[in-house]
Order: sequence, then structure tokens, then C-alpha cells
Amino acid sequence: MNLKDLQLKSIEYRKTILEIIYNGKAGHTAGSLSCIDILNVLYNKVLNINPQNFNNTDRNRYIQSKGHSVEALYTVLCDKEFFDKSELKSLNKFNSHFIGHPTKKVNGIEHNTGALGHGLSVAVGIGIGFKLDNKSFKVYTLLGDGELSEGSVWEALTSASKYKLDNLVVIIDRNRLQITGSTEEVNPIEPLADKFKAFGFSVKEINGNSVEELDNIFKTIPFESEKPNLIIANTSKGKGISFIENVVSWHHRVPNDEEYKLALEELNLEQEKLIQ
Ligand SMILES: Cc1ncc(C[n+]2csc(CCOP(=O)(O)OP(=O)(O)O)c2C)c(N)n1
Ligand SMILES: [Mg+2]
Repeated sequence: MNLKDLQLKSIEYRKTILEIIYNGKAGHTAGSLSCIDILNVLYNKVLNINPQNFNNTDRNRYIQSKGHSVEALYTVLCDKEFFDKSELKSLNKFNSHFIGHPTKKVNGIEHNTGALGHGLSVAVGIGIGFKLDNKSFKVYTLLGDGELSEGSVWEALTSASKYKLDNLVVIIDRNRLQITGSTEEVNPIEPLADKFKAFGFSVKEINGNSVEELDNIFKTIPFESEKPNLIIANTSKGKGISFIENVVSWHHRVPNDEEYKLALEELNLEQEKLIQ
């Protein structure tokens, strides 16, 4: 898949995220839009996870620690044909497996998440397992920047470093906002790169909404032998929709009829520009 195909996919994915949240009447709109380029590149270029190999243990793993952005995950898994798009119509409906956080009841989802601060520990365990079994697969995990306030994240980082997990790739969706305000207002986390380096990680920083930069960075893993990898992916929360971008209340807001229409118009315009 070339760069333009990836960029077009991101636009299609953004449309699907909005569509399912609009129809399901609940969701984490802005956080899903901020991380969708990361999931796009992971699932279309890096992971090689598909419905055919999902039940095989010999493959890479992806744990979405920022589980609330599940609409981004549903969108990409649907595109990879883990389930039919019609199933996404049941999002948030009674008895549906498609709920507001990831569960293993949905085909393609590796691990239940949503209580922030747990995914990294799970990924570290998987990374240790691969080493013990002499397997060369990698484990990728996506964390929110607000999620870094969970102390358990920092415990897991120390273990990753102790076990020299150069097969672990931690991606931070650095959109600078969490649920009630900016990360620096709510619980300051800077200087972030220095902190991760002090915890023994090899750290790189990129534009996490650029599929090109994402594609390039994943090709360079492991960054250093015997060191766990950490990518600070600088993103915009709500990326792609002007009136959602960087607005705190969109963490958990659902577009109304007018907003949904406007958002689709913006995405269609972006799509036309790319196709020309
Ligand atoms: C343990 C725990 N505490 C609180 C919450 C409620 N919560 C859901 S999302 C969120 C903010 C997360 O911010 P961030 O990690 O920056 O996510 P993003 O900006 O990518 O949406 C909070 C506090 C939760 N899901 N789990
Ligand atoms: Mg955030």
C-alpha cells in the first residue's frame, strides 16, 4: 500500500469512526480521531495480523491500552474483515459485543482494556513470553498521554527495561489533552522523552498524524539492541475535523445532525484534494 492509499484510508476510517459514534449515540470521538493514523499504519503495514492468522500464536500482537478509543480499533478491524460492517450498527445496543471499550468477544481484539494503565503490563508480559520462546515477533501497545498518570505504567516500564524488551514497541498518543483538560494542567508529565530515557527506553518522536512518518519509524525497530522502543507520536485530538480538533469537550461528545454533516463535508473535501 503506497502513501496516497494510506492517506485515503485514514480519511475513510475517520468517516467510519464518526458514522458509528453518530449512530451508536456514544463514543470517544476525539481520541479515536487522534490515533487512527497510527492504527492505519500498524494494521496495513506493520502488524500482519488478519482473520486467517489471528488464532495462530506465531504472530505479532497489538494491545490497545487506551481502550476508550475503541471506535478506531473497530473501524480498522472491520476493514481487515474481522467482521462485517453491518455488525457495527449494533454499537452500544443492548446485548451487542460492540461496546464502549475493547473486549475479546469481538473478533480481532487481543485483550480487554479500558481501565487505563493496564495494557502496558500485558504487553510487557507478552514481550517476555516471546523472548522465553525464542520468537522474533513484536508486541505493540498504544497508550494515551493522560493515561501516563497511572502509576502502573511506570512499574511496567521498569520491567520492560529489566528484561531488555527490544521486541516491545510503546506508542504514546501525545495529543496533549485528557478527559478534563490539558495533560499539563491536570497532571504534568513533561519532560516526557527524558523520563522514558531515564527508564531505559530508546525514544523517538514523530508526527503521529503523518502516515509517512509512522511508516518510516516502524521500519527502524528495534531502535537499539536490548532496549525497549518508545514512540512519542505527537497528534491532535480530534484530528481531521476543524471544530473537533483540540476541543476538550469532544473527548466524549457525539456529533449532532448538523455537526455530522459538516464533518463529512470536511472529510470529502480532503478526499477530493488527495484524489486530484
Ligand atoms: C483507571 C481509569 N481511570 C479513569 C478512566 C476514565 N477515563 C477515560 S479516558 C480518560 C482520559 C484519558 O486521557 P488520554 O490517555 O490522554 O486519552 P486520549 O486523549 O487519547 O483520549 C479518563 C480519565 C479510565 N478509563 N480508567
Ligand atoms: Mg490524550
